[in-house]
Amino acid sequence: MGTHTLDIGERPSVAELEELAFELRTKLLQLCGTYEGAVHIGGDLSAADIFTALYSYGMRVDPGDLANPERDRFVLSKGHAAVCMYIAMAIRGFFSYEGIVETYGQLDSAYGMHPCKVQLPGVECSTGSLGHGLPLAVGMALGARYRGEDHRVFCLVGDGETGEGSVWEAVMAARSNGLGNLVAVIDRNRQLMTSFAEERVVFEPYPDKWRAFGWNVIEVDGHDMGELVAAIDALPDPGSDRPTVIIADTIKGKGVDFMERNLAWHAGSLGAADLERALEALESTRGKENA
Ligand SMILES: Cc1ncc(C[n+]2csc(CCOP(=O)(O)OP(=O)(O)O)c2C)c(N)n1
Repeated sequence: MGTHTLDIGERPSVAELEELAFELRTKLLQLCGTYEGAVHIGGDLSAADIFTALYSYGMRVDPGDLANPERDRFVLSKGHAAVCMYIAMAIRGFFSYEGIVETYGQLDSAYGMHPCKVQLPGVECSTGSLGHGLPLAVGMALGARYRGEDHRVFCLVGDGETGEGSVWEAVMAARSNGLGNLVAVIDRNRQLMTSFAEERVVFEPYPDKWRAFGWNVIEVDGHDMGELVAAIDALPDPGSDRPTVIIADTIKGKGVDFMERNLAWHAGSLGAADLERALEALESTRGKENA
């Protein structure tokens, strides 16, 4: 096993990361206010702090050196949150936000509603069909082991998505293959597309299910940047033999009061008036991240 050599320089403080998450939410809303089609805004806002913690703090990836074999890999299993990933990547310096806004969702755009690895450098996996990302991440983590690479593979999964059987095959395979280099992050917003999660599927006792499969389980408030950073700092060595799941307790629509826990906002678009209302609601949360 080699050493983790990719230097990403000094990382932002928790307060700076909170500002970056605010910027991410603002840009998401602005795009949702100008794009004519629907944006998966609810599950974007629930994952905005997670994306910020991963792209601007946790993942060792250099936007100027995308082919470096030691870079951490990221798989967006809940592929419908692609636009949130694009903006988090833009904030990290992969490309410009203006470029996303210019073509988002158009035919042949690099910035599709779901991510496409052949269209956009920096995207490691094409996803969107739920239940596929974690199995792909298991294969990537296993491949890293075979090649003697020391990086991690991170995979963001929706909690509703874990109703797919393929997720649990991957969970079992990861433990069976001793993939300590694999980190799943669950956006545990307790909502599906048109219903609350527990109304349709019995997920509880959720963390215990992951423990039963032999995973290292870290539970955090997914909107508390300090807790997200601490979870990343506490990750076991990639050479260890237990995969980790960070179960991030989140709120769908987080940051915009009229979207929070509102089933009407799984996906939608904001007109000019609603954009202003949403930005005002977001502004009123500023500096109260841990309230
Ligand atoms: C295999 C598959 N079935 C259905 C869909 C349509 N779909 C898109 S998002 C979604 C809800 C997913 O819920 P969850 O994973 O909890 O995501 P979040 O609530 O965080 O957006 C569904 C059913 C899909 N993308 N793939």
